[in-house]
Amino acid sequence: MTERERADREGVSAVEETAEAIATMEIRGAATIAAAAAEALTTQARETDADDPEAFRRSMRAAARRLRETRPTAVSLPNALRYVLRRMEGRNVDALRRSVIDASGTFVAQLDRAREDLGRVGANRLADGDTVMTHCHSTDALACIEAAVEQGKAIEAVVKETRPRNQGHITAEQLREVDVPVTLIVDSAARRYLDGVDHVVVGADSIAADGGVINKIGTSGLAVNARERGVPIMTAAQTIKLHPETLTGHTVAIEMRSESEVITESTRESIGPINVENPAFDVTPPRYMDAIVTEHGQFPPESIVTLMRELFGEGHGEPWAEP
Ligand code: RI2
Repeated sequence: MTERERADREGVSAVEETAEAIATMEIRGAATIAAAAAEALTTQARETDADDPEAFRRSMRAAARRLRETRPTAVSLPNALRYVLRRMEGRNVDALRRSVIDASGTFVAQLDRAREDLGRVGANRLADGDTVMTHCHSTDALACIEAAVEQGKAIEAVVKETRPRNQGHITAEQLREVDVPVTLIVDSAARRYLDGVDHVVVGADSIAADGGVINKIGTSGLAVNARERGVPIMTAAQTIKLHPETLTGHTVAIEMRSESEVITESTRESIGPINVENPAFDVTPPRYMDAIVTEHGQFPPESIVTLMRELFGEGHGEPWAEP
């Protein structure tokens, strides 16, 4: 068995369940994926039977590699893994284990705080009596609406169902929990309803250095329509959604998911030979987005690069790779 194979075997057992749940989208949403990945590293740190520091490190790197490969677009996932692995330090296994558990705990607590902080910023963009339109389900976007409600503003929502997985249903349910009146529409009805909407609020899976917003498929069309109708649109995205590799010219991979999410096998057979494609995300160019709302305040998309440099510098790296 090679070093790499041994490391992979040691590493995957404790995290396999989380990795599977992320890949099948039982666990989904950029921030939720990041928290689950950090927590899986904690589980791995607690459960690994590695008995020397190098074996422990190998096992953590293997766990991170397994988690990393589950979904390619949401940068919060590698950002979470980097955050924890970079803080893994100690001369013995106990100290290493403690450092991983501490870093993971800090990371998850920061996620919650960032969501609350950005929620208050986003809420300031909404006025009493506003109707908002949502796309997909984003905890960061919901935080803005929930904070506006907490501020005493009356908010109504037009919720796009968001084919093919209908995450709009989760948004509708969570908005009802805070008593926001909801109108659910099919995606293709969005433009028709924009004239009655005051603000579009979406989340993000990744934000590129040029201010491009990578979010659930359909966001870019919605943004173009919103601009044409004169409706402001904001992206609510805490800074773990900033994609550090785009600072050095890399592009963001767009996940292609199974065609079974789009069409059943029997319907497909009855149609005849066709191609089916299912991209999960698209890119909204910065000129169609009014603001990116983060826990550090709101930014015009074109200037997000300054925050990205401040937080990540030029460095990203792959601490899960075997040295
Ligand atoms: P939060 C989701 O992706 C949506 O695209 C959503 O806008 C984004 O994650 C951000 O979610 P998917 O996992 O982090 O449903 O704001 O494919 O919860």
